[in-house]
This record gives sequence, structure tokens and C-alpha cells, in this order.
Amino acid sequence: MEEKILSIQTAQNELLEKAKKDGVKTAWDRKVDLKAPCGFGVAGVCCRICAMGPCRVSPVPGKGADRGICGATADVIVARNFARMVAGGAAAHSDHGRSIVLTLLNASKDGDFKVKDEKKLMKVAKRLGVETEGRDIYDIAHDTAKAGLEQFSKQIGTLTLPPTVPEKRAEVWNKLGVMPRNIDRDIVSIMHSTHIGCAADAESLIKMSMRAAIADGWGGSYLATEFSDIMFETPKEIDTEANLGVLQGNSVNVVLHGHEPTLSEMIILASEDPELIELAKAQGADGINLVGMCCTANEATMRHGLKLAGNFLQQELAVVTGAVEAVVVDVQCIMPALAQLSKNYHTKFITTSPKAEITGSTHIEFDEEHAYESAKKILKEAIMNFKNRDNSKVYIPDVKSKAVVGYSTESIVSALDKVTNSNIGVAGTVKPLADCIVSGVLRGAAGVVGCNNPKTPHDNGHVEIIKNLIANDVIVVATGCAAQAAAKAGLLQKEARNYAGAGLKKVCELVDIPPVLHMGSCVDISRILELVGTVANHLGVDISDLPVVGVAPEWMSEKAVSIGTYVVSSGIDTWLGVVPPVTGGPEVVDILTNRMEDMVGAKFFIETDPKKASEQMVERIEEKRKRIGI
Ligand code: XCC
Ligand code: SF4
Repeated sequence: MEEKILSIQTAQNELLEKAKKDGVKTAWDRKVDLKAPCGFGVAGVCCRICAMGPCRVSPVPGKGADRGICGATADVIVARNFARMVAGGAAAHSDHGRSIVLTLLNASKDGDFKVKDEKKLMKVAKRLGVETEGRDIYDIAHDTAKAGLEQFSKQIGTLTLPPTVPEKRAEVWNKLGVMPRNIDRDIVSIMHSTHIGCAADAESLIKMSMRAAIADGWGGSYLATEFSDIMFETPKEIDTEANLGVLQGNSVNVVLHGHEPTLSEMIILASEDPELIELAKAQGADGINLVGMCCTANEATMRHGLKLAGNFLQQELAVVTGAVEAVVVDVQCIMPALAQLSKNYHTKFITTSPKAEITGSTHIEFDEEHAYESAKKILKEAIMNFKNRDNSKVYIPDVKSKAVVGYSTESIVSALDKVTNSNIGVAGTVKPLADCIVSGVLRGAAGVVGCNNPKTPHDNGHVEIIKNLIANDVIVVATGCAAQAAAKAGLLQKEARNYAGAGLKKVCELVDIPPVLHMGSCVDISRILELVGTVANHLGVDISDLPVVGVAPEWMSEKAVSIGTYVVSSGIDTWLGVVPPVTGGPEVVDILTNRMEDMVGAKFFIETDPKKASEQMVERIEEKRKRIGI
């Protein structure tokens, strides 16, 4: 029963015990306090879009009120709520993308933010139609940023799709009427159409959701990744460690939590400043120990090997160790609970973004114009807090795993080059990967992504599904909190190939990679899109023809709903391990889990049992292989 096993992580369970002793509450306690969730909300049939309501229609067709005051049916209410979740998720990813693009617009040779990856800049400049011949690198960068910003706001034409979108896929979207116009507009369209008295047709609302989600995946998130790589470098294979045991007994422990790499990059740089290291030592600490939480951790580990303290459901437990001088956050997935919780320990909870001020926190705004100084100021707060640590309250679980991370598409291709010998002869392509899939050495590939959710035992779905897939010769790519679950379970080590089936094991040995590749943060699912798009283009097929699946075993955020929707819209079947709030709308359920297949060649599967979900995924991969005759 879910109440018994809260987490498969022993570090987590030890700290939950400590929390109890310390008399503090965590997400799991609050879940119990809240009792059973509202049945109308669970089914998605509660509408509070206008003040004639709120209206709760019956979650079971044929029983009780079947329409809201305005006459909206259960399906309309469910579809509107779903669309608004997609809009929320797409907005979060894409506004993150916008911030990164704006940072490049202000980057300069002598500034804190620079162009570090010229090769990537050239690639992105070319794809966005920016002239590069004989021009100053920063002129190119600024024009590329302007071209990136255009994707958010252009009023004429459609989103500039990356060349990794197969032509056949673009045709599917055009035919269906879901080709995005621009990123902001397709989000605004949802807010307009879901206003009282506007769209009242489930299929049309789901199509709008698809359009905004595609603009997220192939637009806002894609740009976030590309522009982050330009400024902070495209990730390469690098070693790291994961789990709460990465906190250190006698160091100034700083947890970097949130999403955008701009803040964490500067703090990493500042943590090497001799002045600050001296200051830490003067306080009696051995040094400064930076660790990461959620997607900030993923961004920074991909580029610097930053140690991963944990994923979403570990943020509170990090504070409960009593060994954290500061939790420094920017945006997204930050539990407001940290404000109260940190007051029970000596931890400073530092918010830095005007987009995410939190009552009870210490707010130190991150000033991008003086980014380095700003980062130093934040770190100083943490260092000066070391003396307030109460050692009698400290407990750091002795649990951590080694992991290899940093698998951008570029680093996967360069790993594949190891097997691209003379008889194949095309270095720098995905040919070896495509060959392995076509020959059946690898049966297929799966993206395991998404959050934690106290509705399911922490990390259990991620780990069980990954293990089952790799045992069946399905190579796994992971991002977000799923990737961290894999890291903690030791699945990102090269030795983890021993869990893999014979085919995948052989490939891992030849290419010298783990069976599970960490591809980054959640906006970096764009890297997964880029990889599958490149393989599809290489084989001259559509993405929906590939034996590729996606799964979010423990999802919880609106961002995950947008992700699921763009992954399915891109032609990849997607499993959800937590039931989305749509069950009260039979037509919506039918569209998502059935009719979408006719529209885009893929659909959602909802399965809360990780074992069953993995069996279905493997089955579906084999079906796909048969269908395309491989
Ligand atoms: Fe957040 Fe990105 Fe979910 Fe983790 S996986 S809980 S969204 S940190 Ni994106
Ligand atoms: Fe009720 Fe319709 Fe208003 Fe929603 S939009 S609250 S269903 S009257």
C-alpha cells in the first residue's frame, strides 16, 4: 500500500523518521492531513472559470447534474481544464526559454555571460536564418537571440521548426491544423478559447493543446536548450554522484534548486572565488559544497558534474538533514513549504527571481547585469550562516551512487563514433544507433521522464520501469527527476549494463556508455526530440514509425502534461503512471487514449502499475517493429 512504502530510497526513509522526531511536516504528512482528494477534482469536472459557478458536474455520466450553469458538458469542462494545464506547462518551459534567449541578447565579451560554444551558436544561427559569414561572434549571437525572440512573437507565418522535425511530421501537423504560429500566441489562444462562452468542443480544445504543446517542445524548450548550450557549453560525458549523501559534514552546503541555468552557472563560478573559499574557512568550514536539486541540478551536472542531492520529493528532506546552510532557488517545482520548514533548522531559504517570490523566504534578487557579484552575495549569506548550524540536529545519510551524465545528442553521436569504423565510414552521425535498432540488437528506445508524486512510492515507478526496459534491450534516455531516480539507483553507471539484455549490453560495451543516458533537465527533452528526429530523418521515416516510447511514471506538474502532449503529438506513444484529471470526460479520454492515434500516429496510455506499464511498452515496441517490417 502506498501509505506504507513512501520511498524506495533508504536515505529518504531515514530522513522521514528524523522529520518525525524533529516534529516537522513534509509533503507526505500534508497529503495525509488533506485526506482523500475531492472526487470532482480527480475526474476533472470542477469548473471555476466564471463566477456563475463554481460548477461541479457529475463525474459519472448519467448520474446527477450533467451540465454547468452555462451548459458546459463534462467533456467541455474536462477539455478546458486539460488545455489550461498544457498552457501552464508550456508557459513555464517557454518563459524559461525566453529568459535564456534574453541572456544571450545581453551577453558580451567582457560581461559575465559569454558565448562559450561557438559551434553551437553557428548551428543555431544558421537554422534561424542569421548571417554568419565573416561577422563578429557577438553580432551573430545578438542577431541569433533576436531571431530566437521572434519565435515567441511573430505575427505572420508559423514557428520556425528545427530541421530535426521530419517533413512527414510537419505535414501531419499542417493537415490537422496544429502547426504552431508562435510560442506565446498558442498559449494565449488557449486562455482565450477556454474563457467562459468560447470553445465548447473537446476535440478542438485538445487540438489547441497539441498546438501549444508542440510550440513548447519544438519551440520554447528547444530554444532553452540551444541557447543554454551556446552560453554554458553543450554537455559532454562527465562523472557525478547522486543522493543526499553528497552533503558534507563540515562544509558550507548550498542546495541549488529550480530550473534555469543562469543562476547556477554564476554560483558555480563564484564558489571557486578564493575570497569566498577563504571566508568559508574563516567560519570553520572545510570549504563550499554546492549540490543540486530538481532540474537546476540536471542542467549543472550535465555541464559541470555538479552533485545531485536529489529530485523533487527530496527538497524538504535535504533541509531535514540539518546540514544545509542555504537552499537557493529560482523558478518552478519549489515547494512553498521550504519557507516554514527551513525556520525549524538554521537553513536560509533564498529566493532570487521576481517570478517566484515566496512568503517567509529571504529574497535576494539575482541581478543578471551584475550576475557574478550577485552570485557572490548569495553565497556569502550561506557562508555566514555556517556558524548557526546546530550539530546535534545534523544527520546526513551515508547514501550516494556514482553516475555518468552529460549525454547531449552531440555527445551521444561522438560516443557512437567509436563503432563507426572504416566499414561504415560516416563519423558524426546516428547511423550506428539506427543500425542497431533496425537489426534488432536494440529492440527500441524509451524516454523516461518527469517528476515525483506522493501518490506513488517515491522513485519506484522510475526505477522499476527502467530496469524492465533495459532488461528487454530497450535503451533508455532520461531527463528531469526520472534521471535523478536512475542516478540514485546506480543505473547511470557503465556497470549497470549488467542489468541489460544481451543486445543492449553489447552495445553499451562497444560504445562505452551506460544503458540509461542522462540527457538533462526537462526542457532538455528537446534533446530527445532532436535525437529521435535525427534518427527518423536518417532512415527517411516519420517519428511515429520508430520503435520508440515515452513514459512519465510519477508525473505531477502542468509542465509534464505539456510534455506528454507534445511527445504524443510528435508521434511517440506515451505512458502516464499517475491518472490525469480527465476521467470525468469520456470523449476526452477517448481522444487522448484512442483517437489521437489516427490524428498523429501515437496516443496516451494510462497505467499506474509500473510492471504492467513496462510490459505494455515492450509489447508496443515489438508491434511497431512488425508494422514497419524490421
Ligand atoms: Fe519539476 Fe524539472 Fe517534474 Fe522534476 S521533473 S518535479 S517538473 S523538476 Ni521536470
Ligand atoms: Fe459553470 Fe460554465 Fe462558469 Fe464553468 S464557465 S463555472 S461550467 S457557468
